[in-house]
Amino acid sequence: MSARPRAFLTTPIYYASGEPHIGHAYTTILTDVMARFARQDGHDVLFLTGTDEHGPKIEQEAASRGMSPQELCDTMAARFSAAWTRLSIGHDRFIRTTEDEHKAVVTAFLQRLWDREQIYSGSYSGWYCIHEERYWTEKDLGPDETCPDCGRPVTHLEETNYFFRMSDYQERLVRQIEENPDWIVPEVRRNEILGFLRQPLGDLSISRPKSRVSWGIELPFDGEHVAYVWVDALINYLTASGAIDPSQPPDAQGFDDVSGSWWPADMHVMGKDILTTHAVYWPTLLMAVGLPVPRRILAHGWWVVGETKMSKSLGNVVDPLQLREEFGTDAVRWYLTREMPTGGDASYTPERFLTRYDELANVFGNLASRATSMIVKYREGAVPDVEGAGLATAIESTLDAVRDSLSRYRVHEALGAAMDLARTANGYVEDQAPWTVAKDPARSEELDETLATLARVLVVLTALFKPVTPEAAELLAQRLGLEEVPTIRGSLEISLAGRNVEKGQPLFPRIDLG
Ligand code: ME8
Repeated sequence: MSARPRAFLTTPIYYASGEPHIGHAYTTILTDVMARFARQDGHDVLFLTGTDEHGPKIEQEAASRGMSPQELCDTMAARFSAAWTRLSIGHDRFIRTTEDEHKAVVTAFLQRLWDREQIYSGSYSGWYCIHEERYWTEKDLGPDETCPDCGRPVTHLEETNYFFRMSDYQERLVRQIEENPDWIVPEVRRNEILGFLRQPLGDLSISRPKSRVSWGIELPFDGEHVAYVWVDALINYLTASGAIDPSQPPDAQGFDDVSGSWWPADMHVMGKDILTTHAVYWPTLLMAVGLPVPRRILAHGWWVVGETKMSKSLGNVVDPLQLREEFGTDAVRWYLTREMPTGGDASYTPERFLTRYDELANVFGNLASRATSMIVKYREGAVPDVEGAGLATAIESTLDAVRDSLSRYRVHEALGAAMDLARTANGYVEDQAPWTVAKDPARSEELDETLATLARVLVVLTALFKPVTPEAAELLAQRLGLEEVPTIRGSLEISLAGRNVEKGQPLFPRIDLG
């Protein structure tokens, strides 16, 4: 018996210090679309998201709200989880780094590094940005000792830290990137990391003295220190994979054999702001404990407003839930994933949102509504029992285009190809002019063929749109008399002949802009 292909996809785990915004929504929807495409293509999928709950940033935010860190994390984890439900995110696991299971895996991981002599104690002197949770050297800093990424003041630190011998893995990492051209996508990001690795790679501080930061996971070999939040956070992917069983003795915890688990991840998805942690810290840490590295790392661009990155501190954040209130979940999902070229940046504007909404309503929505109405009007809802091969070539080339775009991680193009099929089908309706044909009883077979073709194309469109607009796809499948949206391959085999089709309210209602 052959096992179904598997896909383990991850989003970053978002800091539990702020509200979910459109940037978080983008990454999560993008990954959800890819996860749903994989399911539509017959894969078993593990789709992981969650919240990052340790470190000084959380500690400070909780203090400023007069809450304990755990209370803040409980509140925010619930907020992220509710946002994802409302945006139709179909994750299989929502991980929180304060979970006992995760803490135990981090502890086992750090102990393994320690046992393999990958860690030493040293003194750290330099600058730290709490907001970005990262170190900077003097030469990196912006004017007046500020963080070059977010512009906030940095803190000077001089303390004893434990260091991971990351520098020992520089050559191996460069080889990994050079031998696997698709390991980091898109290429511009791969080149950025290769450029970064042209400088000597330093060792990585992986701990904080408890005297300064107490909200973290204690080091198993020194109870006076907690793990650096990034090390703690990256390990979430491993925890959720089920590869490590910390309750076992060290040699039986799974570090030497990950078979039977979801590790390695098939794809980590994140914004370009946190590519270095995923493409440098994480793989070298994995190499050091003897685990395989993830199969792919996809770094997307930023949603910007004008020239500036959208961020809470800049006060220019668009609230995805607000947009959803107005236009519906599918519209937000469609706009975000269709508008941004996967990997590049995109600028949020209300005008572009409306243009994309219009496409959904007037191309896909319009096709669905006119095709079902005509089947109801001319054939009392019964799909004619004829081949309906009118758009066979267009369907075939669309499926090729979708497959090709997805294999190159160009999700926006795959979605564009699906929409083009709906556009082509609308053109076909115009060309066939069924309203004229219907007047002539002698042309009844021709009308049958046109209506059956439209029914067939709608079935394929339910399969292609399900990853991005699941609500509309399910509604349409129902109207076509299907029990569920078929897989992409399945959609080619389904015959609607004789089934009863219903027309209904538009899939995407007209928006009153007044
Ligand atoms: O960095 N445009 O969490 P975070 C596009 N906890 N994407 C954006 C965005 C924007 N303007 N703003 C945020 C952390 N994002 C760590 C991650 S993972 C082991 C730990 C998205 O809450 C994008 O995916 O700051 C970015 O990488 C992520 O949110 C940062 O989320």
